[in-house]
Amino acid sequence: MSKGVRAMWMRGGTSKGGYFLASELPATPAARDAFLLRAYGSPDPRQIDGMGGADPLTSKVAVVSASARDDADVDYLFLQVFVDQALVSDAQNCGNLLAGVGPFAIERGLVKAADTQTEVRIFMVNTGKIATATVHTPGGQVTYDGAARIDGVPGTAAAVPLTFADIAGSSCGALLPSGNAVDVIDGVEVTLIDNGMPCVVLRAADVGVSGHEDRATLDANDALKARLEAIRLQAGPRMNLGDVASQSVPKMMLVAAPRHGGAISVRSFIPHRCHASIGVLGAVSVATACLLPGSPAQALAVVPGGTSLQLDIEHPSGSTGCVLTRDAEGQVAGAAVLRTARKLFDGVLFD
Ligand code: NQM
Repeated sequence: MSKGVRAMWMRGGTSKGGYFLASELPATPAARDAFLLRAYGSPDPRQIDGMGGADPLTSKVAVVSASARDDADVDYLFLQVFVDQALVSDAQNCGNLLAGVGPFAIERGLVKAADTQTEVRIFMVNTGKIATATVHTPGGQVTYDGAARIDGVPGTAAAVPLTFADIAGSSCGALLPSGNAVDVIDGVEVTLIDNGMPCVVLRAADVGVSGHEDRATLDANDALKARLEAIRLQAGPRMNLGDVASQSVPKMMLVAAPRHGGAISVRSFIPHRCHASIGVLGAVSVATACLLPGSPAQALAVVPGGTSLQLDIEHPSGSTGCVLTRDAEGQVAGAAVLRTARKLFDGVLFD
């Protein structure tokens, strides 16, 4: 056992994990990852010997440091600690944990809080893109209490609006890495898209489900999961991600017509288990797919007009509202999503 590492545990959006200052973690990636595997209790489906919550959504890490960039206040590296594999991956970003980065940076003194609210510009190391979080700081102190509600989290909390500019192709090099709005893999029409998160968007009906099932039903469907994984492994190279067998991207987004007044309904596999709701950047990528003429998502979606569009993405726990802005050519140029965060614990984590 080490002397321990200072950590803050937070709920960020609909995920949960440890927030660390980069300077306080072991210096090399190998030593850092070994520490995290021990501290989170991986590999073990129950993560009984560690802090991970036996779910990919609660086995997450935010590594934060002051930024040397002119256009950012802090750098945020997201790490996924796999639950049942001895693997820590930086191959994806996480827009949910992102919601806690601004409050954490202020609490640790990396960013000075203004009165009322503080904008924190966050360089997302995994994708090389910038997000801006607005944090409630009445009297120069972070406040987590508030009236904002997000589906997938009980109760209310202070709003943490997140805005993203220019996130297309953040991991794949292009919004549509294959150059097409529609490709066919294993006989299924798919959209290979990355507007902040690499996603394969396909009609749920094309893989034999309605797309309105609950998480447990889909997680129990082994034939569906095998079919999705076969498509995913072929999508990886086409999305410039290479062999994705041991990566958590691309995400598999099964879309269906909306049923609750939203733009579209989604069940996402991230990638081997069904998400309890939907990832932030995953939602932004699906919302963007809804605007692509001829794509599987567009055929099912109910999309408003205009240059600033609110698309509510329905998921197993409710819906996630995405606001997309379009430029003069009609291309998606920016996105915003409302999140909340909560500080749960601040202390020392031992491995
Ligand atoms: O897409 C889960 C989550 C995520 C990622 C996942 C996320 C995002 O809900 O931005 O937030 O897709 O692995 O935290």
